Amino acid sequence: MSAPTKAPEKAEKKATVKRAIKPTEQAHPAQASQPAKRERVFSGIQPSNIPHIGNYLGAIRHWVAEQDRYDNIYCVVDLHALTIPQDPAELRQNTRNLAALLLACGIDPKRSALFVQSHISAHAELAWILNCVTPTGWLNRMTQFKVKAGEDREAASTGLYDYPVLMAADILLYQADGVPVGDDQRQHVELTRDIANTFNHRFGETFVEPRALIREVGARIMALDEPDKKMSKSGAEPSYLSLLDPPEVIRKKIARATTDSQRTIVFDESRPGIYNLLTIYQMLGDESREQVETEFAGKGYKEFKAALADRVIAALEPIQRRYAELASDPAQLDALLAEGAARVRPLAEQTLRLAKERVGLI
Ligand code: AQP
Repeated sequence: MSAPTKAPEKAEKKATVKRAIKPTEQAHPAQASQPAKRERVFSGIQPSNIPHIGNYLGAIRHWVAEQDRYDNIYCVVDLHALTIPQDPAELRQNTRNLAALLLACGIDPKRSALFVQSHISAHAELAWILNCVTPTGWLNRMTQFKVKAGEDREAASTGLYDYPVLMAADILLYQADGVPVGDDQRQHVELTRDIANTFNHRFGETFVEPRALIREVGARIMALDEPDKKMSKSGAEPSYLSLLDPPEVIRKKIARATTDSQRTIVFDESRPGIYNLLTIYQMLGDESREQVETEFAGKGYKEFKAALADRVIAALEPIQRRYAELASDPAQLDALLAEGAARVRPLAEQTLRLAKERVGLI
């Protein structure tokens, strides 16, 4: 969405708003001994299924790589997952599995607070207050709702419609400066800025206006079978590469991935299938486009797809190994998630208190 209320330049200026709550006032133990200047990042991921290579390349990998740069807060957003029907037992399992997988990918609980959204009730409470300052016209423009609700919009849950306001609450509660996400979340982060800006204007400076941190490469990995659509956890099985897919499944999915009838293996955006596969290959190898194109000059799709499968399997093998260890100890996982929530709860509660006070709740 282009910002509903103001020009982007103006939005950028407002991003310099000082923290309503200074970082040093609510530093969690991991920050306490560090200089107070670090920017804070918040991001979440839904336990709607096992994450895919798009979630990894567009978001998780950057969260892991930048842990020393930021004050990091990462959240398994289970309340968001409820916006579409979930089997309760599966949701419970997916929530723990996702936490284990984030740790297996390299989220380090010493450097990042990792917790489950529903363990901090301030998320839902602040969402209600923000609902009351968010015009429905803004939500009507959200493309993700249109895509996820599909044809029968009347049947979609109110939660799915209101998802972006809950996401705004997630981010604003922690006074986050940045929100590292994939490209599909850009519109929601812009909406978050607009909500923060509106609230701050109406009630006085309360929230930091966050900016989206989106990479140029890999921010929108496309479905393997329909490369004009985003790869999605809730898509059909052959459309995504799950981080837990075994090697033979990875080989099969990549071998069947849609390409085209041309022969060259080059980064050509007008050929979405091969462009997408090359992007995955390039990102997992940290090479330049030129290097990748040279490697496959004169070679065919079969050879390229075999090399891509080898690279994906090699990248996922250590993650899958660590995941198996972590997932086998749910009690330890639960303890770790409880600790993550305990670390950030004071900050969430402080922000919620301030927002309640500002709007006149006694
Ligand atoms: N295809 C993608 N390419 C790059 N980044 C992506 N992300 C999602 N899909 C891609 C980023 O992954 C993070 C976590 O996503 P999410 O769990 O919050 O849900 P989502 O954005 O709705 O992703 P999915 O995979 O499509 O999940 P479902 O199907 O459950 O809705 C976010 O930073 C997102 O941008």
